Amino acid sequence: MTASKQFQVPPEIHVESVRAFVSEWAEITNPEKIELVSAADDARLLEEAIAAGEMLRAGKGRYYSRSHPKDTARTEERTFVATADEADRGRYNNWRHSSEVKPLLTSRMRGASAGKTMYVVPYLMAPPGTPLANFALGVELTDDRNVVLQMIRMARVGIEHFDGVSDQDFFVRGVHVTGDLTALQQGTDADERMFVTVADERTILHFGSAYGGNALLGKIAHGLRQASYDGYASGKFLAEQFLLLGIHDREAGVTTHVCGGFPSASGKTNLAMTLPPNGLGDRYRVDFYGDDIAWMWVDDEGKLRAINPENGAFGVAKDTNEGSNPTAMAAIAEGSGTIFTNTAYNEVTGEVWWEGLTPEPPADPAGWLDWTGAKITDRTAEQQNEPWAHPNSRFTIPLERIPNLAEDVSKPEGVVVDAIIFGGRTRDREPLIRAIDNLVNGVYDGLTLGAEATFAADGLDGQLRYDPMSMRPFFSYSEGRYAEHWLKVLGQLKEMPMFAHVNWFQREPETGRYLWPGFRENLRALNWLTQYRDGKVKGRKTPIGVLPLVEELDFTGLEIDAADLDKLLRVDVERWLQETDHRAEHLRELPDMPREIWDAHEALVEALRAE
Ligand code: GTP
Ligand code: SPV
Ligand code: MN
Repeated sequence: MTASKQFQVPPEIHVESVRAFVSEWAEITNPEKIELVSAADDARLLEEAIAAGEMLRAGKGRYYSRSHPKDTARTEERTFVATADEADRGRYNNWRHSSEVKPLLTSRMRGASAGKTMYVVPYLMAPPGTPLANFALGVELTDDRNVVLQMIRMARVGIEHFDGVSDQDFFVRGVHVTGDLTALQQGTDADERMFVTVADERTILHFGSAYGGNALLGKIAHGLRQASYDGYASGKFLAEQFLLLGIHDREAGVTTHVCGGFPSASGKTNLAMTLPPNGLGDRYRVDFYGDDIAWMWVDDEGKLRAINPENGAFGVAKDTNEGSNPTAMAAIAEGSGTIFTNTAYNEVTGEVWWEGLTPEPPADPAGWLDWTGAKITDRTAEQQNEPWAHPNSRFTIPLERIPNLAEDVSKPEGVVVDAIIFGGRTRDREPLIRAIDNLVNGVYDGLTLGAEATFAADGLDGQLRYDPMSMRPFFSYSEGRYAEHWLKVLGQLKEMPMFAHVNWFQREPETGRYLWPGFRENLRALNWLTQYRDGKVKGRKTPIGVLPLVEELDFTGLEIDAADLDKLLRVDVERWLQETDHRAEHLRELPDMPREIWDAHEALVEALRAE
């Protein structure tokens, strides 16, 4: 190998440790050339991607790409966290010893970028200048141009981000190699894909996919898995799959900041983009800070602060429309630079479509291709009912396109968190909202969060499973020590945020109809929480927390069926007792669970029995 000639590390890479990292991996993956990229390269890379047929135009200033049909979501069974210490093994993190998996990745990646470009993507997963900025620095090496284009939208990309930090060696080293997607035997026993975060070495090695959560290493692998580990190892912060929003009350002149965990595809993006409901728009405004990840720490005054480390949004397309999410519709409009992935696409007009954009698919199927690229007009009778778009089709947009983006979204000191909410997709039992006013009960509630499985991860739709703190796919160390870390960090607070559990997804058992209209109406429940926190309403104390009285909820501009409302605010003690049995089983499976969490659980069981 003529290493020195072939692997010319671009001279613009002025950071010595980055040069060493690039050349080490170029020797292994054997690309044809190496290219440093920054956000300023976006337009050129788009043109190149279009010329190469990797990307199609979707109207003016919008783009479309189709994934390999076997590469449409994260794959949790093929995702691992590796360290040198078995004590990091958790129930969900698929722990492996780093000495076992690193050689496996190196051998899969060896020579696997032959003929391709290795893009060097330096990035910062934080607003510049935050106290956590040093944990936010990373470099992703990738051999996929589409991944670069998405990273430019999702993170702050450019080598200049290295200049602002104190320790230029302390960056996350990410290597993404796509591999031959037609030959990886996805889903079989011989599946070659592997997505590994070597957390104690701050190294991410992902092989065998070009899908968002698998390939945009800044987002899930660094922003959640690595950062969660770093937060614990340093004792300094929490990194969670949380949205972050502000509710501005014009009458009172205050903004309440809410963050919260909802499992994948359970409504974080939608809530962060909410417009106030009918009748409340003059008084309230929702400010978008983040829709997927929050990093939180305790400031010098003992307040909990949060930032969104991301610079863009990777949203679920399904059911996004002018009624459900007008904010997203404006964000993805013509000229926005949006990249659509795996929606349906019209090869003549450049339009995109997905289930739920309109009640019916476009009436004239001419020119329309489904997400696999097959012509709709070629469909057989039995194919007629298959979706046009993949259920996990997505749009990628920079934050600056989001109309309700908070003005202070990038301020380095973040915002003070007033409330932490948890919410899953739960058909029954879980009321619309219940306030929880102490730390241990709040953490216990987060740890027992449950949801129905989603399309974002390969798996069964509709099946109920626990998803502690909405971090199940992203844990990097033992769940019990994670709980301890939460109690320790928040235990330092002089001002505790209010906790709450919400559920927008209760259904009528017979018909499956949602009992709660959801979407923008959700603000009514959050406003009640603010009022409860401020002592303006008292609610009703129950074993599972404080529930609103009907008359405490503001229904200005909304007609809601009294019987539905009754169901939405009911505590079904029998069902809850059943649930506590499942919870006990669930908690027993999580290693090292602190005694306080068990105490909270037992107190709940007692209180329910006493009803
Ligand atoms: P990830 O990006 O996978 O982490 O998902 P997310 O939590 O951001 O979920 P998102 O907001 O994209 O919503 C997922 C799906 O839930 C979309 O199809 C939404 O239309 C739907 N959804 C969101 N909010 C509501 C709601 O209040 N009620 C109902 N019925 N559906 C909702
Ligand atoms: C999620 O699945 O929770 C996401 C998108 O936010 S991705 O991880 O890319 O699938
Ligand atoms: Mn997510």
